[in-house]
Amino acid sequence: MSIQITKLDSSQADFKKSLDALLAFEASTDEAIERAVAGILADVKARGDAAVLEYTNRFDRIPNGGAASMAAFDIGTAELQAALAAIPAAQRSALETAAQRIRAFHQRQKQELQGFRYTEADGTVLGQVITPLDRVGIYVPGGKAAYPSSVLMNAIPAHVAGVQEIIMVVPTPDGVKNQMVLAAAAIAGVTRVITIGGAQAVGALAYGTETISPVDKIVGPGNAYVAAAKRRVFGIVGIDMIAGPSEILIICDGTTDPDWVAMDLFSQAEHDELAQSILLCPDADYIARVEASINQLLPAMPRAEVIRTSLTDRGALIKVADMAEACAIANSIAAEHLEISAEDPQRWADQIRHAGAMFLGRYSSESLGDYCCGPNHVLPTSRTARFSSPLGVYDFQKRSSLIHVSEAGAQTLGKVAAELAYGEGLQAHARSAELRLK
Ligand code: HSO
Ligand code: ZN
Repeated sequence: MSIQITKLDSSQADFKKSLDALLAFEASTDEAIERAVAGILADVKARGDAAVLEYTNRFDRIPNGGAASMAAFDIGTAELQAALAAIPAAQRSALETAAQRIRAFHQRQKQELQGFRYTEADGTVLGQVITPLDRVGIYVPGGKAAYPSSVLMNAIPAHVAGVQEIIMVVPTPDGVKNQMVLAAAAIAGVTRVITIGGAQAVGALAYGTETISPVDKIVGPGNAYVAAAKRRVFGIVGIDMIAGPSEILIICDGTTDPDWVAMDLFSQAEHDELAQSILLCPDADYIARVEASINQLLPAMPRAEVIRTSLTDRGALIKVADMAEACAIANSIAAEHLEISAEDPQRWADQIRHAGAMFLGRYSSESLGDYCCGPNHVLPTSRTARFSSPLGVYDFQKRSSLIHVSEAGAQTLGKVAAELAYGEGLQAHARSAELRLK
């Protein structure tokens, strides 16, 4: 059965409307989930470990009647090292290579993020100081989206930033631990792993319990309960973002092997039925060849049904007038991942302003970026690349301003401040500045 994938043409009168309909996505907020999460968070805040223990035993179906205390969920360094030793050598080596490349990329990022300081003529010094966060919580899902690569992508930038304590939480449904996730934690510099998950883990990290000190920021993807919990604790702690389903947008000039393009579309579609894969191309014949490749390659994919649903419900093959128009449309889509599969990719990349990550040239498959090129795979989705950036070292740092006014500086600035303070009716501000005037 051939796939029913949406086909659009930018020359059609209703193209803009069709494109908007295709892109429309709003994470549904479910009242029942919101209520359940509010209850769990309140309970964890009030009862600490006892509540976390109960929810974990129940929701994760911890065997043998459940754990007796929180200590059962704490994974020591020895167990992490054992996981590292237990996974196949090829897997370990791939994780280590990926980690090393991710580290190298993020170290560059850190060099870009130095503070600054400058001295004015009267001796006043002004500046900005950069400090890593003290404690960070990393949420790792335990179910179908348990990705060791995401452990590396979340923990390594925190480690490079200089975060002292990186606490990872990962649920173990039915008590089953994912060895590759634990091995990735060992490689990435995670300081403590606790096998808890769900809203109760988010609550424990945000409020702290008898055995878990509160963190300053919680990052990492999770299901609807985790997303709702992160939204609710925001303000008490920082959060990274609420990531939507994966997206790939491919601009192709029609010179790449169509099988490659089809498989790249599959690579994001296989994540989730709600994932979105779109092709923009000026060549109608080439689009037909990609469609033929899709139909030919799909049946052999183990996740064919997820891919089929994703491509049918949210995918599209779009014929555009030319490459310049493809770039303009790509800017309006602001995709999480943008592949520019063309002869002169840099020429077109120069026209792109909105994309989470750009993959230039036909050899840069998005999947390489997901695992091991080095840049982060935690990226803005659902058009948020218009205003936000990939996860990075800067998400684990903060800035403080530095002000050291000289005696001479206090004379000139004091008069300006006093004037403004009187204007605002704030006497103490004005007097505080004036007391320093000679
Ligand atoms: N493409 C996903 C990340 C990922 N891919 C993890 C494979 N594993 C983020 O959009
Ligand atoms: Zn992926």
